Amino acid sequence: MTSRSAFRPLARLALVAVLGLGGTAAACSGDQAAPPQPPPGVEAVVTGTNAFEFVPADVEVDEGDRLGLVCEGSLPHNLLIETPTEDVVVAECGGLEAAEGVVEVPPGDYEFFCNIPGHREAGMVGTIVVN
Ligand SMILES: [Cu+2]
Repeated sequence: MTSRSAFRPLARLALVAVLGLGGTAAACSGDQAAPPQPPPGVEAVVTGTNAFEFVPADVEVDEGDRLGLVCEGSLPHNLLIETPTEDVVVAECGGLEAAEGVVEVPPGDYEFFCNIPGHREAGMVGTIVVN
């Protein structure tokens, strides 16, 4: 039974890491972390929320436009466009981060979603019109 004793130091390390992060965040910004800002110069921005929603859920862009993705809460999200042949990754961001990507699908109407397990099922879907 060496597995039990082997896990204890790891658990302690994880606890220290969590406490350390909390302390850093509190020291940097007071009560709450500053919300992430969308990348500059993007043609459209979609925000992924901690409530498993995309805001807005309906987006219209031109092919080749840059689309920003903001993860406004602590959860990471990504944005994929579902085409008949494949799911095209546009952007992915960690919690309290923002990212951007180029919309590289042919003009048409598509569904987009977050492919992190459970997120699409929880409601992280939207529609995107590419002109
Ligand atoms: Cu997500």
